[in-house]
Amino acid sequence: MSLADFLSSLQSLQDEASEAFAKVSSQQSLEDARVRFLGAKNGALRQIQKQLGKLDKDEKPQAGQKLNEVKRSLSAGLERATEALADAQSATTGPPADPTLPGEPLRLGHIHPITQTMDHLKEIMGRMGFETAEGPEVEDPWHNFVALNIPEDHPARDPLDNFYLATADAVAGEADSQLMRSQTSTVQIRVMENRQPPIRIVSLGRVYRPDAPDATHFPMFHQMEGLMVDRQVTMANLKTVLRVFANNYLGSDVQIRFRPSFFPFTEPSVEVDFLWNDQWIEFGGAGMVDPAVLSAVGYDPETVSGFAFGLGVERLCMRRHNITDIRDLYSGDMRFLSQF
Ligand code: FA5
Repeated sequence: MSLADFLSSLQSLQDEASEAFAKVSSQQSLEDARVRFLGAKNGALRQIQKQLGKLDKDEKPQAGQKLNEVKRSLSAGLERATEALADAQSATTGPPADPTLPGEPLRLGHIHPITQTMDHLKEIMGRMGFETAEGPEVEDPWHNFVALNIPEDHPARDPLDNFYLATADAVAGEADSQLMRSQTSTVQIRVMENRQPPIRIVSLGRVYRPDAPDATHFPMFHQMEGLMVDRQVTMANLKTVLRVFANNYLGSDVQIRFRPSFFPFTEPSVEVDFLWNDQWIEFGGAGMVDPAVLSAVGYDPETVSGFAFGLGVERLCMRRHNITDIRDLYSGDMRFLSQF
């Protein structure tokens, strides 16, 4: 190889390399260019350097000088390409993350206040020996009315007062129609149909009524049903259980009263009220299970007696947490819900 060839191959290497470094657009292309031109073993510069020994002795100083010059130029080109790539990357991804900065707080969801209330109520009643029972939300008229002593012509069965389902050929209100249950008292029947006394259960869940929403009413709400059937269960047992429950859930200073009332499935019946901001607010109904109901499920009313109650879960939750409008519970407004 002549000196002229040696110098010209160095020159074309330098041109080629500076073009390649200018085109670098990724870590991979940067690394490829480095290996191709400056690789210690097989890089292009290294290949030319190997030819140095073949030149005449007096040609070597000039050749060596050019070799060093090109080497420096290539190294500088690589450095510039590395910096340019880092600049381009930080322009798109922003400055590198600072691991010493405090983390972003995670926003965790949590349990809806009504579900929290129901868990709490189950826990209080559980301590008094009441186990939890479940029933379906879609019911038949037998469980929602007939077995509860609510006869065919009773206004409570009116299609305008219930959510009947539009099923194929059933007429709303007739025996084969279905409805969204309007009370959890349905579960009393389902439990008694399947078990023998002694019974001590609570059942909590959704009920549905076409009530116009206002501060204390909503078309879908929750009730806690209670049922105790055994030998010699009396009204005194009912009043004690409800008082102990109210004292546990609402505080020992809560005032409650029992007001004579009427339900087809209890006799005698009472309405249960508590005092809230100097006003008596109704939070449920209760009474001694009517003998006709005990007979409907095959019990002997001469040997067993029972009490039942049905309380509005929303009203209990509202009283405890000082919520003044039931609609807040179902608005989905996170500013409200996140307080619980
Ligand atoms: C009943 O539903 C009876 N099943 C209760 C019962 C059970 C009596 C066992 C005797 C024996 P009532 O319709 O009064 O009763 O409803 C009970 C409670 O549900 C009310 O006191 C109230 O707290 C609540 N409630 C009724 N309608 C609504 C509504 N639209 N929105 C929110 N809560 C309601």
